[in-house]
Amino acid sequence: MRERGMTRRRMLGIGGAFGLMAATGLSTSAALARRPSITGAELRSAVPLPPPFQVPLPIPAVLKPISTSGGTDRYEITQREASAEILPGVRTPLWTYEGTFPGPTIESRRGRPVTVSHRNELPVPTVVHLHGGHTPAASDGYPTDLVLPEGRHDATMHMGHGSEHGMHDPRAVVTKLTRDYTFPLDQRPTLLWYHDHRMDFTAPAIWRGLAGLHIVRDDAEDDLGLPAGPRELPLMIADRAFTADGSLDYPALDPTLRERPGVHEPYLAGVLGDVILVNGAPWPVHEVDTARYRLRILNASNARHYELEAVTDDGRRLDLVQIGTDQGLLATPVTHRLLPIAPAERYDVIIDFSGVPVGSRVRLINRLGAGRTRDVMAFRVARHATDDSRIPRTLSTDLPTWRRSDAVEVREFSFRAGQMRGDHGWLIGGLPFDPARTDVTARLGDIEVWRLIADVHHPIHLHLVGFRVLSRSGRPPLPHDAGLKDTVSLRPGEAVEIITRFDGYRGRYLFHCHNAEHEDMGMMANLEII
Ligand SMILES: [Cu+2]
Repeated sequence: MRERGMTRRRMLGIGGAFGLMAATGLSTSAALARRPSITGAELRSAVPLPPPFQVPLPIPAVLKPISTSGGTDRYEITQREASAEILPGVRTPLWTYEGTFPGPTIESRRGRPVTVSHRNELPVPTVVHLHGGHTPAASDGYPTDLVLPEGRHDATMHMGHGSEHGMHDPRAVVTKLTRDYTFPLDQRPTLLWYHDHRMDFTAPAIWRGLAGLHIVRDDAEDDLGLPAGPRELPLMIADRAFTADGSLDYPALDPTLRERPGVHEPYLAGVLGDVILVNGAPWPVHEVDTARYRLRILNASNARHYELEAVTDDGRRLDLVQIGTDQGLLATPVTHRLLPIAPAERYDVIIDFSGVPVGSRVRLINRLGAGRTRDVMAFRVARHATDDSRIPRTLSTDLPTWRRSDAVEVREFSFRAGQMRGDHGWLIGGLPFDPARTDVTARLGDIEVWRLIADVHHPIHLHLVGFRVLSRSGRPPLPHDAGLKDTVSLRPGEAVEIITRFDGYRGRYLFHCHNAEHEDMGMMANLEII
């Protein structure tokens, strides 16, 4: 066992193509021939880690609106430092929304606008992005639309690396201390998540705790009869590592996260932790009935991919029946035995515990993990219960049916390692992100096909719109590509085609890699909707 762990760690250390090239002098194509199974390097915690499946699964509190009058739900969130007992007996300082990690969950109805007033009491500027939200540009959390903290009202001081290199953004809308974000939520019901999106520092800010869930519902979905109430579980999966004093470990070049962005080698391809948290708890356990449960899974990890499998202690594998994805319900359920999930992706899955004996356990494991990172969480089947839930054969009938022939534009983008300002970077089409450069201009209402080509793993996310996956390296999409996506997982060497329609709002948006370290090291581009 020990030897196997060592081998795995060596592989992790040279996981990215850049790492491979640096370590071996191989060309990108030679590196690709190795097809790294993981992109990133793993930190090792310096505190004793708890045994798995002891800590109860926390469910993030649902935030109460401060007002529901005038047809809008109004919320207030304070971003502040707090500490939490993530590992039993250990205090961990965090950056939080409302004092908790994950932040509080916001529950919304489709088409009912929500305004969230964020107050920044952290020591750095922040930006809030609602991932998957169909949001006007002014509230979409563009990375230079900073909310400055108290006493630090010079925006250019807080642009970090970017401003030093002349990357001033004249279009930035900077506010002091607070900002109201308005979300119309005129979109398909689904699990969204909000997180920090500050220029150059998104990865460490999410790592420190700036992430929360936002669920959108509607009557049609409520009427399907899916498992609900205590049998609907949001699961935010994220890996972290801990230093000897209980703090979150992160290899930031500037631990104050104020001036110099980026991470130390060998973490340039992504930062992985050796502790798997679900809803902020390490390898938790949850008691369930002999019934169907709806698991609303988000991979909120910076760089770690998972391949989830549900197994009983006697080795039986339970089906994961996928009913939804990033942008809501599928047309019809898709049954998986293994479910891959890349950073920022969401999968809505039904698992049926009715055939599992009371008193036994079902583990959710990650087939891509090794040693402790192979475990994710467990369910203890605690009691017999009746179940009147169902999984309809038809889940939705409103998915877009864009055809290739509808596209007025076909674009191609490569996502590759390269040089940025004399340092290692991650590039789109050979270029690192520049807020002042418009990379794509698309007309409102136009349908386009994009071909995305990867060197190593890159989960690619488009703001504003959902898309459908057309093909993977010339072959049909994979079973888990079904439905309407907003993040697609490119695997090493792969070319993925997507199709979308740029609907809803004009303005400046982004597309980027959601490996958060790649994103901070250049792998973003501007998408201007005109
Ligand atoms: Cu990437």
